[in-house]
Amino acid sequence: MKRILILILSIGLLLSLAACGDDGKAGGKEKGKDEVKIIRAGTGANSEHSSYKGLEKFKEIFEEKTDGAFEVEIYHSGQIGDDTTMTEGLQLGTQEIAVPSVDNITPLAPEFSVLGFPFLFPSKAVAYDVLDGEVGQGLFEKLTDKNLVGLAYWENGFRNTTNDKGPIESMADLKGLKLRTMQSKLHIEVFSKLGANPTPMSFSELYTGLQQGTVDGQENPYPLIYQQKFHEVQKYMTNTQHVYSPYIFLVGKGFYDDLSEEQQEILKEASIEAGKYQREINEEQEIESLEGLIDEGVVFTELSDEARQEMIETVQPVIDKYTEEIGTDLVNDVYEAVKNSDK
Ligand code: TK8
Repeated sequence: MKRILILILSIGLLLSLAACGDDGKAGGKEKGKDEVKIIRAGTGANSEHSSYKGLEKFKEIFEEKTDGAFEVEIYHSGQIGDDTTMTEGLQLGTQEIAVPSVDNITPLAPEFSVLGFPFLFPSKAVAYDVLDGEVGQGLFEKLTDKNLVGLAYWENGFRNTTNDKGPIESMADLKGLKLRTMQSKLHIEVFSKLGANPTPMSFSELYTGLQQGTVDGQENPYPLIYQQKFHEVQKYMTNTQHVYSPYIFLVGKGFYDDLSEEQQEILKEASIEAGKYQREINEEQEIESLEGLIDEGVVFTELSDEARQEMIETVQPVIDKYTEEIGTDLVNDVYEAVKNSDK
């Protein structure tokens, strides 16, 4: 078993060295090329997105603070896999870092579903408070036996719904809509409850799925809708803001355990610092993207308070069911932290 693991790891290392040869970025460093450890970091979003910019910031900080011992290679648009595949890569040791949406790791670590409960966070400020506080950080422990280490929460953002059938003004308009969801059992049940016909699909396949009508609609934060040009194939958009999606800065445990304590600290700090930057960029991108989408002709509907209230009440039984499944104590802690946040 150990031998196989070593074999897999060495293949991974060889592959990353080979990949590095492409752009030769490891050259020019004071240390010899073979002494520089290559780390591969990926996001499913494209290179315009805040998650990619955040990884660039992370690279800058981490490489500098570790004095040239590492080179971070950044991949976007699911080049080295979608959220699910990248997370598997971290577990196997063929990839070191990924920033998947928390909801997409819930098949592996179901406790994280609580962060994707609909209408949980009333604002970003409260989300930051809870995620960066005791409860959010405590959830990272659930990853250890999955061979993963969670270091920080970044931001994907509040999600909004697009489709090409008609404006969504209330739940009635979701009826029968073929809606793509993330790989989250909870989200599938939430959208079924709301009357839609949900289908999980990889983010990388989504544009084509929308274009070919495999699905009628999808939900994502404004920057991803705009940057992925979903509005080319989706006429209508509603600010449903039904859930806040955090990204998680995730690393493989094997990689993490091989670092010195000092390097582990630098890694954690760099992930947090880059995350602050990423959240700021994301905030700007949300404003620009909404403007861009409207300018480019999306039919934009604002969800009324009554319509949102109807959705909140409708999904409550699903929340209750998952509370039982995940564990009442954990879920209560999260709700308490939301309530007690002074943000
Ligand atoms: C890729 C995914 C994406 C997520 C999704 O970055 O799958 O819809 O919102 O951001 O993590």
